[in-house]
Amino acid sequence: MSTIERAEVFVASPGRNFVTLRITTSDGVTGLGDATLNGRELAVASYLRDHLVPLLIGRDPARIEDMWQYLYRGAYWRRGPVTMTAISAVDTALWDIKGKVAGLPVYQLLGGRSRDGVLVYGHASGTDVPSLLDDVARFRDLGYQAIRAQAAVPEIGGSYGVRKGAIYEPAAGSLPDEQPWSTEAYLNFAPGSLRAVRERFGFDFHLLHDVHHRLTPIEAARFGKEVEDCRLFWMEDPTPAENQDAFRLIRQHTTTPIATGEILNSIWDVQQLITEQLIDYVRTTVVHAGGITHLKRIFDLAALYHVRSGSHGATDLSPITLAAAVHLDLAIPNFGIQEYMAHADETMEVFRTNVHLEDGLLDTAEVPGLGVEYDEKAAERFPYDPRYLPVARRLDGSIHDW
Ligand code: GCO
Ligand code: MG
Repeated sequence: MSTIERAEVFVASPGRNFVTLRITTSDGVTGLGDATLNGRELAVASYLRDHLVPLLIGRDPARIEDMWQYLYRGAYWRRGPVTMTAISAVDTALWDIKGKVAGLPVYQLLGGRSRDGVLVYGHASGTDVPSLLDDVARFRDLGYQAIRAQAAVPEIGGSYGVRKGAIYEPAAGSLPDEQPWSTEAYLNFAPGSLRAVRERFGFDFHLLHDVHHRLTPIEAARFGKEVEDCRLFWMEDPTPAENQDAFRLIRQHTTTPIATGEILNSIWDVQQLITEQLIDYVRTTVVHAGGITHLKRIFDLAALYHVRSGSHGATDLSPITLAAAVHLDLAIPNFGIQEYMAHADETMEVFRTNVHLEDGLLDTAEVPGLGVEYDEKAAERFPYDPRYLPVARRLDGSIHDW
């Protein structure tokens, strides 16, 4: 029997910080897992190095489900982003190994293709409405069929999702950047910015918007109602997601579809949202929701309730997560959309992948496993660089949800 011989944890900052797990079997097969938790990277690295790696050595890499149960139930302490990200890295690496041993892409092990490609949405943003419109035009020219639109709110001089450089990267400060927030200013401005996109470009593409947990349920209900004529693909994270019951109120007032779940980590965190049909898209991801094994379980539950997938895919999720997402998205029946932000060139120097984008669809080459390689030597050139996500403060100085 092949056994797990080695498990190494790499922490590097090619373009931004990533934590990567590499498992090697006694037959010399390697598997990769993403273990990145933006702004809290070393907590997961320690969870892996200090607590999980010693448990892996000598075990059978083929027993993926058993390993998941062993690490989840065996911790006694359940759920939470640190634990679930660490379990995810192990699970993802074992699927990669299983694919390589079988000589098949992972999506084949998940039941094979359900679709020809994975619909993605790109991130258009602007410092005002005219620059947002220019950016939407750019994404349309690039062939994207779905575009998320975010613009800075003039009165507060900024907002969530507005790009500064070539790539939107919020974890920028060596201390958390403090950004101003006014719900009133946002609610006065945002619906008009989305309407301007529809007025200029029409309706032959999907339009998305991320509220980023900033509203109360009744404010979100008003927002959703007000943008109904924009026919959004979704409004994302209208309200902080840990209160599942809060979504009922939004739901009662608007037909604007709702997406949430990027910060949630387990099937229990989304159970009520799904079974009570309080959302339309579940945004849990491979890296933060327990790996391919657990995310598939969430999506299977969602399929029973007309909830479709819409996995988180910002640049703080490594190319390993993106590849794993593409394999899962290709296979599941209730795929909705996949978030996609191209990674920085430095990131792609370290992670070599087989994922490609064409006509707004992602696909992977027919290679065994997940099709990602980690260049350890290249990674050495990019040492860990601690960064924090921003925080938001209301105009009276009190903390708001960022
Ligand atoms: C998104 C997200 C991200 C997160 C980031 C946090 O919809 O892409 O909201 O931009 O804020 O991934 O690390
Ligand atoms: Mg989001």
